[in-house]
Amino acid sequence: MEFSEEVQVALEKREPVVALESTIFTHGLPYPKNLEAVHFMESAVRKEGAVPAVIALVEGKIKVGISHPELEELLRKECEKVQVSSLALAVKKKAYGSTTVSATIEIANKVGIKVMATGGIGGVHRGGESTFDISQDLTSLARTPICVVCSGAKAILDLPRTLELLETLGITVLGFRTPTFPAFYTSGSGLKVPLVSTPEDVAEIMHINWEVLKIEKAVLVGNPPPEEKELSEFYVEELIRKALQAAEKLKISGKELTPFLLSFLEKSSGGKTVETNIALAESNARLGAKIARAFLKIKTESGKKG
Ligand code: PSU
Ligand code: MN
Repeated sequence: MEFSEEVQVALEKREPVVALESTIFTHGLPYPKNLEAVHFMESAVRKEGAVPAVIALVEGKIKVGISHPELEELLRKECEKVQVSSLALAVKKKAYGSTTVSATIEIANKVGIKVMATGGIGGVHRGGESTFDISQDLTSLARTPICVVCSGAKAILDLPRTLELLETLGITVLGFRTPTFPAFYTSGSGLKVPLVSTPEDVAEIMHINWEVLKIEKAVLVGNPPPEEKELSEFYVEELIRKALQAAEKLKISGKELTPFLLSFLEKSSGGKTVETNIALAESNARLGAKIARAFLKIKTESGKKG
């Protein structure tokens, strides 16, 4: 593992750090829009007084806070999408790779980073009840005490089943200023979740979960996409239907499925889904930084008391 100087110093000084997963950039967004997304997310974290740490693999080395030249290389050339199950393999064969939510949170947690931001987590794919295609993001969330800020699970998924499984796995799911689980491109899925109003509330729940109750599981915060970038549900559903049909026809499955569907949506919407994806990712990075700061404050105060 290798830390950027900035991340290393921040961790040593106990300053707030927000991890950013890299698969959203390499496999979720087209070049050069993905470069823009990196810039927006990192700037949003910095503006809120925290340090961003994009996690990715360079020649098999896990970089916590990858440098821009290295990241640009990853974005330009094809690299591997590395989930937690393929992490050891990727290290062994000295691969270049981006880490998904699952690999990113397990790495971040090991190095003491308590917040990660992304666009939308993976979950139960539509038809998952027969294909069993369920993202490793869920199982990693179930064993990793970290806060993940997202706009729900990606809309291409089966959201009711994803939420059911999150519940089964004992993951705390919260709606940030919303009573329903966000549906990625749209704000409301109609699926009820407990509402929280401030980053401080989230931080307190993290603290109680991990430090008081010793529950080693993620706290998942659903933050709706910015209103002005929201897409209409009807519009998105129609595009998703076509994307799923195309994937079935081309027999695309496994870890290629999510990138295929996202890229299909980008093309069929004339880039609109990408605009929304970048805007919500930026907003999640901003909220992630606020939560990281609030959590450190609670830790410092409870440390003084103890
Ligand atoms: N969020 C986005 N775009 C993405 C992803 C998340 O806005 O591309 C990535 C994340 O890395 C997530 C992965 O972990 O998609 C899920 O892939 P799968 O369904 O194959 O587990
Ligand atoms: Mn899958």
